[in-house]
Amino acid sequence: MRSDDTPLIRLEDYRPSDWLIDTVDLDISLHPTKTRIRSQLALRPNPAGRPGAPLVLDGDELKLVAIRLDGLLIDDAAYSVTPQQLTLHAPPTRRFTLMIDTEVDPSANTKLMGLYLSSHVYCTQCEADGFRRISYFLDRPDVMSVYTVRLEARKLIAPVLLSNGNRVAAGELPGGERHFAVWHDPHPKPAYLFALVGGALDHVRQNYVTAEGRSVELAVYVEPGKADRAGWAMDCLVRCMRWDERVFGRNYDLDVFNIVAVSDFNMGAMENKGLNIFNDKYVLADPQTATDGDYASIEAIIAHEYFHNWTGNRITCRDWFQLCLKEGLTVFRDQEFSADERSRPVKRIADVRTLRTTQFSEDAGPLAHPVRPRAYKEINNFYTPTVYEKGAEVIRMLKLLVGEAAFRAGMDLYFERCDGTAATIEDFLACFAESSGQDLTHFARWYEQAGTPTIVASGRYDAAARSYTLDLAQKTAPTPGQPEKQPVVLPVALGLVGGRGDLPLATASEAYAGNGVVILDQPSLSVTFTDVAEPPIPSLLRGFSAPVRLELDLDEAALLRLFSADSDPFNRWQAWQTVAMRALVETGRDPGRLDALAGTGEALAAGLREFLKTEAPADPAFAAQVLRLPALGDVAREIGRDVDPDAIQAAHRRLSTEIGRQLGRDLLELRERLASAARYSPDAASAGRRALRNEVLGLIALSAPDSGAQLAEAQFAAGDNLTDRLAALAAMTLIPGNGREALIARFAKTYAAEPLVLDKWLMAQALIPESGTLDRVRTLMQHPAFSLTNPNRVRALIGGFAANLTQFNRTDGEGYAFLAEIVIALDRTNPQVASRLLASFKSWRMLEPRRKALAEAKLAMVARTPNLSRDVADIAERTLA
Ligand code: B3K
Ligand code: ZN
Repeated sequence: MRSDDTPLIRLEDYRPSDWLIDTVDLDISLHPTKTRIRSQLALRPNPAGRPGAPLVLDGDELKLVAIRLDGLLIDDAAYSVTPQQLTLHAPPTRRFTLMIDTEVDPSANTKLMGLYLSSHVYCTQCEADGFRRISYFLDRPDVMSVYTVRLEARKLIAPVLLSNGNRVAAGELPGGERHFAVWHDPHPKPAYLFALVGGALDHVRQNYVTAEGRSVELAVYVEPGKADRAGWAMDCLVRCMRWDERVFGRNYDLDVFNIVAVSDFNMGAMENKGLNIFNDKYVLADPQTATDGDYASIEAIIAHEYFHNWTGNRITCRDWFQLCLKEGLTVFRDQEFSADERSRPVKRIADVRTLRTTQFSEDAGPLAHPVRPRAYKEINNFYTPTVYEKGAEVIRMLKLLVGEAAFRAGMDLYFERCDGTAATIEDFLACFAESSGQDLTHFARWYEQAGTPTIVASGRYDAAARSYTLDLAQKTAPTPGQPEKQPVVLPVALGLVGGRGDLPLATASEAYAGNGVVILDQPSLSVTFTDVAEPPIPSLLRGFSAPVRLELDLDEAALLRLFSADSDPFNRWQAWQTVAMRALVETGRDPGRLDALAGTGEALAAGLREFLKTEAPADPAFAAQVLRLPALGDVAREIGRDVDPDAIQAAHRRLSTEIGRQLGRDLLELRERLASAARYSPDAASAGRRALRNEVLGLIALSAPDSGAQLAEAQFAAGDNLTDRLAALAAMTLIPGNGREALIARFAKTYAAEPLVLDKWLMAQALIPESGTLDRVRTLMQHPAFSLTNPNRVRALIGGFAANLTQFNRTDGEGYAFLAEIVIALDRTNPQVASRLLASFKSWRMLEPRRKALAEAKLAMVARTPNLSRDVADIAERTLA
């Protein structure tokens, strides 16, 4: 389909459904190629809809087998049907039942939307619009129904049969070869939350009693033989259930909660009511096959999906424009959970890194859109960092603005008032306006306006008046479709740092909200602080209190002072990053200055020496974040135009090398101090030590390749866990030569039976910033570990390559040609994965002219390809616009 022919769906055109479906009874007989679905819908006219309207049900590649109305056959002329739609021209204007039989072929479903087979396991994915690939339905989130599902299958193939809700019946069919299970979910839900699973699976089980006293059977289902890797996920589940009771007063509401891990999945996981389905990458963990990063992601995603039970399922979205209502809020909730379970500052730093790398880059390019988009052609292309991560930042700002108590009261009100409904952002914000007494109309602009605001700040100390005046201004660059920007509400958490720490803040300014927060809600304003005893250094946006860029002219000495003296750990880290970022931006713009980086390296190393001796061993996770320089892509975005990726890469490498060289022995000593003889444990403190140790290894690999290679080889050989072994591999990829190739081969042999570990191996190679990488990636596509039909494999190898700043953006355009070729091939089988890959082109406009022209040509080539999916056509069109 050409995207130009696809209708644009607009928020302003929303109208309630003409029909409602109170109950859905599904009878599904699972078969690999001919699964029969009998659906019985209890329909009634929606009082809020148009009386006498036709009934138009959604379908997608469906085959209608039979249809009956109130049990009777209906006349051919009374309805029309295509694979995309089933229309009853003049349905009864009262309650009636419709019985619809369809047949689908799960084994041919390569889109992984609807009902499909993943390694012999039947499973479903219905968000956003996959249910219509199973049966004709009013497939929209504001049509909520009570489901009863009978599943039937061969016992041998699918001994486990699961659906949403509680199991109410099960048994064998005559003959004993087939069996069935009946599931009933008492909570009305939209079709996108429907799920079923059928297959041979192992599981772990645990009983849980909620704070309200409900006994719940928890289970995590995995591929046979992998149950010993499901323990961590179960542990995370229990902890996040308790946390939600304690922090948000939310209890679970069914007798069972099931999680199923499958190996073919388009995204991370899915919050289907009572039956979360996961990409196995985010469930399976043991020390040999999962890294510390995996343990942390599993914790976050298990929590995220579980938290959706209230923010998403009990209260869902009225329409897909409100996606951030559930996603931004649920990301905020999972971030808070992880912060409470681990180190809050380190979690914040990690989240801001992600925000900048993924969301700021989206906001700075052609795919920029508001947290609540106004129009879309393909909703699956709007599950973006803007909706998720920026959406979470908006909630975080809301909490800062209204305060802790009003935030909790607003959430309580939201749960009480909107429970069982399909709600909007307006419904949500009204709860906080009420709980806080604040007018949130202006704040709501965050949902409408795209682009990352910049705060321009400067300060003046008046010694005679003992006052300090801070001038703050905001601006937001135009984004597609939004040439004019209005000021947004920006909570600026701040401190004034004096010789002995934070100075007291006193001001008569109305913009000062107390608690160290200035509200910048106009184009510009000034705040004067009085009784300031000495010239302070301003520490702005503490804890990253708003998702913005900050321009503040502090010299290197002031920044290094903040690094050592700021009471806000986030801003200590930020000060450090700012020094590094400036040097990288200057050199990235002007490669002639490469040698000048030696000076910056020296200054940074001097600042680090003491820190690494005294503080780093006490808070290694924080120290690891300090040692990690800004990502290449972040430097590119800061440069913003005429970007030369090779110059940025050279600057980055040079700066790391200089820091490593200057610190020399200190690094080796630190590594020794951090070594641990204890058995692997995934807890945050142990993970922090490994993170710092491995960050140090990377610096040694660059600055002293011979000893780096020796250390890496020894670490691989001795490693009792994947974290250290993978870090050894990553360090070796920085050192070209036979040693590297030998370790790559050894890694593959060690983990030959572990597809998820080999994904990391594929990715580590795809990220090598050398001209041979594209050939290497092409060769790896032939490796038995790779498959174009499995999304995890594709994301690891091809997605890894697309994230390789210098090699994707090769000067000969071959990186673009390669990606375009894969996108077109993959679009025929899995449009969602293909369109995600194509979005890697999103920063093409900031490149220098030669690369820009090459990228544009390849994008145009993709856009011209006949029979593109709506997913890919939409991304191509918007990226080029
Ligand atoms: N809600 C799902 C994402 C569905 C994506 C559809 N293309 C997972 C999550 O955000 O929890
Ligand atoms: Zn979510």
